[in-house]
Amino acid sequence: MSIVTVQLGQCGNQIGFEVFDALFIDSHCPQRLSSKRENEAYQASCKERFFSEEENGVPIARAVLVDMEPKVINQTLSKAAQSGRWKYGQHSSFCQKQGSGNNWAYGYSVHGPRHEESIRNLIQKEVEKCDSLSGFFIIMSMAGGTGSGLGAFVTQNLQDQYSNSLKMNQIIWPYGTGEVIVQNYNSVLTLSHLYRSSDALLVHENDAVHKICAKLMNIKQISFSDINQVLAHQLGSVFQPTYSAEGSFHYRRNPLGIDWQIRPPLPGLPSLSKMSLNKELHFNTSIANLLILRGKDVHSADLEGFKDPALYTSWLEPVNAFNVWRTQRAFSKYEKSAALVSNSQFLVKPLDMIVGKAWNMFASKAYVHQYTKFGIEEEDFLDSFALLEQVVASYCTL
Ligand SMILES: Nc1nc2c(ncn2[C@@H]2O[C@H](COP(=O)(O)OP(=O)(O)OP(=O)(O)O)[C@@H](O)[C@H]2O)c(=O)[nH]1
Ligand SMILES: [Mg+2]
Repeated sequence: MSIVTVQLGQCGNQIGFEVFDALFIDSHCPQRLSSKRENEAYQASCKERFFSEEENGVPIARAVLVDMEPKVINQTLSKAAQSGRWKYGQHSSFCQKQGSGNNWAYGYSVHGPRHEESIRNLIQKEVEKCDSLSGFFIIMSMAGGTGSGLGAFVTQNLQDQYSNSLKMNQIIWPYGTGEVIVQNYNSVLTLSHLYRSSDALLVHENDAVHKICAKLMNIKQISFSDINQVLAHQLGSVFQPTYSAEGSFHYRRNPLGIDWQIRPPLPGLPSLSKMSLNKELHFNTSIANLLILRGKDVHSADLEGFKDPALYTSWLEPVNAFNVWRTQRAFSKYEKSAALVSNSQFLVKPLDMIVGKAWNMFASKAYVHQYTKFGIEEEDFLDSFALLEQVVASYCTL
């Protein structure tokens, strides 16, 4: 089973590179705990999933690169080529010399329809190279213009065209202090559109990863490259195959194997504004958690703390709400590692904050004309606010 990755905008392309590099390096990292045969099987599984046929002995990433400015794409292509480990395909990228100036509407309503066919053809070529397609992995920021606007458009297109394939979006939550003045508008529009067309949103917050680099890794001058490497290792350890008792490496059909569906709020629920003020979240209730343990001691780890029914909603039986995947095959250079993928109330506060800030700007009509000018109407904003308020309300009442 193979995955086609679509990397969009500066953020999506820079992270995409690090993810492929982390996957490649990991799969070529021989492990003491695994036999030669196991190492080879692991490498072959990773390759089938993320890389296509070799060109002069160099594997080609199953990826499509999209941006509207050539700089980042060119850097990304050449970094991969210079690594000598793997590279992107010769005709895998699409770019124009016209950015979107951080304007989501421009990415979604102008670049999207204008370049729909070219991007669709590139993706289709990658799909045709797969013997069996497991799904799409779409990487982008949620606050920029090109990656987020165009990314939302492309995800919608994939939903129309490949409705049976899994579409998982990796989205980067902007720094709270923010570099982009309209980042809250862009974020609200991205999330509400992806909510309708994507099967799973995998979220990383830049602030949280920044903290990992500063406090745990002691990096003094933190760059995007540092942040992206942390992200890539987290994603890599989740995406690599697991070793089954029958002695072969395999992937779960749904790579994240957990229930992503959020039920709508109960009828008669109080409106968000009243609720978010009244209800302090004291406890992080989860819908489901997936723990991935790799390397040494995976079978002796004490997991009782994750199994407490009080952690979960009543929708799923505790045995279904908590999943654990274990493999003795360590990830990359780490002796052991643990990754937690959690669908929980964790993002309620940051989401409520972004929606609130965007709403305040919208109420004073700030910058709205920049969006209406390109076809995103006030109604579209209102629909997006309403949808996300419903999501916040649903999570608040887990
Ligand atoms: N983690 C991480 N975040 C990034 C990176 N590059 C940009 N960002 C974040 O992404 C957001 C800006 O989006 P970009 O990806 O730069 O925008 P774009 O998609 O190129 O679109 P334009 O606005 O049209 O340039 C901000 O929240 C940045 O903090 C990166 O390499 N890694
Ligand atoms: Mg850009």
